[in-house]
Amino acid sequence: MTKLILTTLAILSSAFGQTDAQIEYMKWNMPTSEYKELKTSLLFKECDIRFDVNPFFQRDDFDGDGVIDLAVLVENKSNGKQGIHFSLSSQESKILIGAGKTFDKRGDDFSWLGVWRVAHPKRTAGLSKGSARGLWVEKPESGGMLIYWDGTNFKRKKDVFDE
Ligand SMILES: [Ca+2]
Repeated sequence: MTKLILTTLAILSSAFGQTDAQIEYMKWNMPTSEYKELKTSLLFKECDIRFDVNPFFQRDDFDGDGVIDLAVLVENKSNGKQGIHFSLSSQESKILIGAGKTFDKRGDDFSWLGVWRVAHPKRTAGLSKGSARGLWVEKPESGGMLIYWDGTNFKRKKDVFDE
């Protein structure tokens, strides 16, 4: 019984105290070209990848140009605030929302974000540019918001629930 408890504790501690090797393995989940591009982003030099939410990145066409984009959960190295780092195929500059940058009256810290996913297309119909997909972000068992690209900026729609 003691051995079972110790094994369980070891598993739990490794889950919450990630080693460098574990972080390296988690990076393997991201396409190599996108990870290399992410690492060269000037904006990304300010942030660490946030690994406590699974998955820690989402891929889809978030700007509606037909090319896959990347969204990664990050934590600002200087202030510990969390947010989302976007690499959009239509934009030369990377875009950071949260992580110390205020997003559409929703504050500058997304530490409440516990789950997220690419939103169903019907959620962004009439909001996003073209066929751009949105992101549904949520504080578990509390509420969330839709984040979508309007062709110029990311916007939010609150008080909706993704299905
Ligand atoms: Ca795109």
